[in-house]
Amino acid sequence: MDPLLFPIQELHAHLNGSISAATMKKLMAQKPDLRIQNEMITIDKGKKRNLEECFQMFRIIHQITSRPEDILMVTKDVIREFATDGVKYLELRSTPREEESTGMTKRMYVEAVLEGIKQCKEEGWDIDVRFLVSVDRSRGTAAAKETVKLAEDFLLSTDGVVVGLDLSGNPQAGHGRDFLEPLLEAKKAGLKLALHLSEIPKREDETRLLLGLSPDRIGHGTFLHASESAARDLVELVRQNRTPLELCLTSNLKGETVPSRAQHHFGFWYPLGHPVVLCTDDKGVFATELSQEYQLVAETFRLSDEQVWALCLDAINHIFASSHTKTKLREQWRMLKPTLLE
Ligand code: 6MZ
Repeated sequence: MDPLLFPIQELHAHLNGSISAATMKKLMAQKPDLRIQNEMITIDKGKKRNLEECFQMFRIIHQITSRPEDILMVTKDVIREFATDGVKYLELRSTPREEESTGMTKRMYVEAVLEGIKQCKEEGWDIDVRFLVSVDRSRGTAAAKETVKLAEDFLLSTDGVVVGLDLSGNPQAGHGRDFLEPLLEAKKAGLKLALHLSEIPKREDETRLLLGLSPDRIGHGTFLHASESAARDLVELVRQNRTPLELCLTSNLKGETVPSRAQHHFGFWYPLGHPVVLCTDDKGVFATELSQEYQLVAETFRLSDEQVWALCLDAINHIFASSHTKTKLREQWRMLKPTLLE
């Protein structure tokens, strides 16, 4: 049985990092003046860039997606592509952006994403899509507060489509302490928290502060287990709380935070029985797909089909949608299992 054929869930996908080459072509045809070449926005097979260079790529991509109609198009294309890859439940995340040049406001941005989700549903795509509003740490506290307010509004008005808040952005920029207040506010309002932390080394103090918020999931956590011995409490804390880790193998390799597949921290957490969810991060920038991530992990860590199946099934426990949705998904998976594992 090919793990590719399993139904899967994507829980860590940044919208602008997930744009495929095909969609980029459409967008670039509309904006020829930008003169952007492919290698400026995607990292092909066998190539690598450091994390700093990856963040430069996002800045370029943002120039291409500067209007609400661009956001609508990329949202729809990204959802269809995940659905085609076998994803049945998707949590997209994105940073609401205002663009002076086009008059797009942060609210218009979120509305465009939500419209894309709605249209895909109306078109009958077999995928349940939810949205996490992202706070970009490089944009500072005031912007974070504004974004949290917006997320709270949409949490109340979207009937379960907006489910959480993500803290992401260049980990070199700013400090987690600057976001504690807005993150706490978001949590109190009922937004689930997915926090990028320990994505780069020597961030123990910041990680300790962010873990103090009891996040619902951790993005990457690449260097948690590699902390100095004085900071081993961080691993213990994460283990005690059983906080799920969103792991993105290709992203970490191409972004050069992990030196080889075999050294990926999946190999630390999975044998402990700690909850982990495989994700793509930025399937456009890192030229990958979720089914491919499952295959890579299965190959690298020699997982059996049964183990891959269990990994897919367990991811349902960590989604941010309601327990009703979890029950529905589990039922869907149960129905598929007997035929798929034969
Ligand atoms: C941290 C990341 C990221 O929000 O414009 N982003 N943040 N670490 C990563 N690892 C590689 N990959 C993407 O999508 C692009 C934005 O997502 C965040 C960054 O803030 C980036 O600008 P949106 O849809």
